[in-house]
Formats: sequence, C-alpha cells, structure tokens
Amino acid sequence: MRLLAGMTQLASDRPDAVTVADVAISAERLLGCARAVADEVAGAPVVAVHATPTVETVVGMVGALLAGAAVVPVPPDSGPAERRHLLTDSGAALLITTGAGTATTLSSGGHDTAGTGTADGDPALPRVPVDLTRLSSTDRPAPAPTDPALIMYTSGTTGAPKGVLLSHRAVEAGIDALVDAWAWSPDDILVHGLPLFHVHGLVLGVFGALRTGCRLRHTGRPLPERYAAAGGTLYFGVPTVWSRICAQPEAARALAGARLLVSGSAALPVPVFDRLRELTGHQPVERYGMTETLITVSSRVDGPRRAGYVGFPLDGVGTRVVDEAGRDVPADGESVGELRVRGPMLFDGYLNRPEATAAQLDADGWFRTGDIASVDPAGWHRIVGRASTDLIKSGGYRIGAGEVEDALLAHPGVREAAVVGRPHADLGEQVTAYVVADGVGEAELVDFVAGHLSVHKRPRQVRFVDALPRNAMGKVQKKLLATD
Ligand code: MLC
Ligand code: AMP
Repeated sequence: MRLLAGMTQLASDRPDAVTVADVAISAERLLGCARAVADEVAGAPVVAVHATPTVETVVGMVGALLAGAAVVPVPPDSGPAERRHLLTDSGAALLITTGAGTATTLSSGGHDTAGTGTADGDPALPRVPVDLTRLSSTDRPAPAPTDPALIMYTSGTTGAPKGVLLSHRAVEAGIDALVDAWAWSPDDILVHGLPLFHVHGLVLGVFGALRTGCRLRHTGRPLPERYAAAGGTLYFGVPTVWSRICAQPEAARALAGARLLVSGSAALPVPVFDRLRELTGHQPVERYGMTETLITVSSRVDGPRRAGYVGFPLDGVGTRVVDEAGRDVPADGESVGELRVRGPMLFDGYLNRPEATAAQLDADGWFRTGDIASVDPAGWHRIVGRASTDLIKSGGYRIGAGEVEDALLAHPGVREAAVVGRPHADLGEQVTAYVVADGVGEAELVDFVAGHLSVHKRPRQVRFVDALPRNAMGKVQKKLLATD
C-alpha cells in the first residue's frame, strides 16, 4: 500500500521498526500481524480501533487499512456518550480492541459480539482483539487513492464531534509535504509520546514513520525523562510537552544530539522556543495544521526558524488571509484576518454533514480555518488567535465549548453552563466552566464531565455564579464572564 510504502519496502531489515512503551516489533512482524487483522476485518468498510498507546493499536490500524477499511480511532479514555457517538455516527462495522486500556475483557480468538454491547452502553459491534502471535501472508489489492483512510472525530463549537474524512491521497500528500520540509528520511528515529487518536500523534507520528520507513519510538506518555532516554533524531511535541521538557533541564539537554525538534497543535510560547534553544542548541521547527487540513504551514529544516511564527505554506499549499468580507488583507505583517488554506492534504468533508462541510470548504477548495493570522512581506505566517471563543486548545487538544456545556447540563444540579478557555501557563488554555447550579460542588462536576467525555475535556476549574451574562436576545455574553 502506498501509504505505508516505507514500512513494506524495509520490511525485512528493521527489528525495532516500531516501539511503543518499550514493546518493539519488527517491520516484518508488524506486516504479518496486520495481515492477520486484515483477514479478520476484510469486507468491513469502516473499522473502529480502540486507540491505546500500544503496538496493538498500530497493528490494528495497519491491518484495517490493508483490508481497505477506513479507520476510526477511538480515544481510550472517552466516556460512554462520546464512544457511542463515534461508533454509531461513523457506521463502524467492527471494533478492534488493543490490550491495555481496552474497556472490555474479550476472548482471544475470532469475533466476539458480546451479545448486546457492553455494560457501558457501546453498540453491539463485533470485537476483534489484536493478537500479536497471529500472522498471515495474504496480499490484498491496494485501496484507491480516493478511498477514505481515516475518519477522525474532532470538536466543533457546538454539538457532538464531527467525523473528518481523510483519503489515502490526502494522508500521503500531507506526509510527503513534511518529508520535503523536514528532510524526513528512513535514517530518522522518530520519538514522541502523543495520543494515537489525533493527527499529530497518529497521522504524523505513526503513518509518517511507516511511510518514510523511519523507526518510531513512542514513549507511551510524553514525559520529559522518556524523551530524554529515547535517543531519537526527530522529536514531536505539543507546546505543553516542550514546556515541561524545559522545566527539566537535564532532560532537555539530552536532546542536543537530535536532528530536529518539531512543535505543533497549538502556539509555542516565545519563552519556550528561547529556552529550548538555550538548553538543546536547537531552534524548534514550528508547524501549523488542523484535523481537517493536516499540516499546511511549517518552517523548514534548511531555512530560518522564528519564535512566534509557524513558517511558510508547504509544497502544494495555498494560503489566503481574508477580512470579514472575504477580501485578502495586505501581507504586511500587521493586518490580520481569517486564514484560509488549500492543498492536496485537505479532507473530503465531514461524514454525512454536507451543510457543515459547505460552511467550511468552498467550491474552489479553500478551507476556512477559523484561525486569525497575519503574513509578513517575506511570507512568514503568524497565528494570532481564533475567530471563535468556543473552540478551546488545552494541552494541544481541541475542545468544543458546546460539547462540554452539553455534558454539564446533563447533570441534574446544573441549570445553566458556559465554558471558555482561559490562558494557562502549562496547558496554553484551560477549560473553565461557569455554572448556575444547586447542591453540587466543583469536584463532582469535573468528575461528571470526565466520566461522560474524554478525560481531557473536563473543566479544570468550575466557577459558580448566580446568573450568566446574557444580551437582550438571551444569548450568553462570554466576553462578560469574570476573569479574576
Ligand atoms: C485527572 N484524571 C482524571 C480526572 N482528573 N481521570 C478521571 N477523572 C478525573 N476527574 C487523570 C487522567 O485520566 C490522567 O490519567 C491523568 O489524570 C492526567 O490527565 P491529563 O489531564 O491528560 O494530563 P495532563 O498532564 O494535563 O496532559 C498534558 C498532555 C496532554 C500534554 C500530556 O494534554 C496531551 O497528551 N496532549 C496532546 C494532545 C494532542 O496530541 N493534540 C493533537 C491534536 S491534532 P493517566 O492514568 O493517563 O495518568 C492537531 C493538529 C496539529 O492539533 O496541528 O497537530
Ligand atoms: P485540531 O483540530 O485538534 O487538529 O486543532 C487545530 C487547531 O490547532 C488549529 O485550528 C489551530 O487553532 C491550532 N494549531 C495547530 N498548530 C498550531 C500552531 N503551530 N500555532 C497555533 N495554533 C495551532
């Protein structure tokens, strides 16, 4: 398969092609195990994978792709409502389960439909556990470039997460553009510890390695001491990870021998860029992307890097910065507007949501990012904020305020709720909830949301108020919420 070209070409000579949390697998064995998964899931057009940080997850996803299925990564910590939504909305025919963190105990062979679903309310999908002792050599026809490879769920400002359809062609183009910008090669050793259910950790962090044929060392969690011990050439992190590494100077200094440090998923604070340079001798490459667009803008390994800037459009990418009337603003480094992007790595739309797709993606292929940006005369792109206060970035995770508000309102003690992102030194933004409630405390509400949604979507702070500020139409005025 083209998407995994590097892995299949190097299949016989890499005993530790992929290591996740200290479990290593050769490329040859990965391929054999994945073919065994493909034998089991063949015929299913959409396959969900319980995306724990394990080798089994990598095998399960590769197997599903080999079988020609679109993969739906399921966050392992997602709550019952969120899981149910992902599994039903995506139309997944099967759930591949993957060891540590898998919600249910399953038989070791064959499909287990577990009767009527699980105790936590998952739909009754057949479950296919990944078994690293099962191998197959069945060769299958490669999927077409336009076939969907991934359906990735991501939050909008309101409502439940939407499925983002990424074709094989888009994923291949997205990785190839980074191979060019970062001189990413089979000789690299890629290190990161990011979750395997988002673009950063999965598309770049797993498929990037398998396509380039470089080795992957996933650290299980993105802890500074594990990055330091991993001996990589190429390191990926979200800004919170880089900031935590800088707070442990010994760990940071251990990265001095790397080739390239890359930051993305949220703005890298200038002091963290400067501190990383001091401690490691490397100026990090910062790149900008979205689930819907993959990575579109980056600085280059063979070019300058600039703190506070995300670089230049990647090969094949067009960008525009437009005002509210859709007119281009001057590229003077000061005028700001909404960033729009176009390129071969863009998604094909939101699954079963043509209206939401049309609202974001126009007929000429330009995607409205919702990010506010400026471009200077030399072409340096700078992200200055977001158009909507209802999309929060916390620790690099995208969190829709509306989804958290809906979860809070499901608690019987909560009458009104408004959720915002407040600046936070470690996380960039922290999810802060303002609620009008009776007889319920902060810890209970935090746990309630953590139990309904993915744990990272929980409010880190709950402020109890007598009423929410509203305008004459009754709409909540989030800008008027107290910040002290
Ligand atoms: C805490 N925990 C609770 C809890 N409170 N569990 C249940 N109920 C509660 N009330 C537990 C958690 O389960 C977890 O357990 C532990 O506490 C810490 O949780 P956390 O909040 O996740 O940890 P934190 O330190 O805040 O995480 C920081 C982080 C993380 C940087 C490691 O935010 C992260 O991995 N970020 C990466 C996000 C990412 O990959 N984004 C890319 C999006 S793609 P336990 O057992 O796990 O310790 C994209 C496109 C692009 O943006 O451009 O790349
Ligand atoms: P997600 O959908 O999780 O992929 O999040 C995409 C969003 O992350 C973008 O719309 C930006 O707001 C933000 N983002 C990604 N990379 C950067 C970056 N380097 N600087 C600032 N914001 C970023």
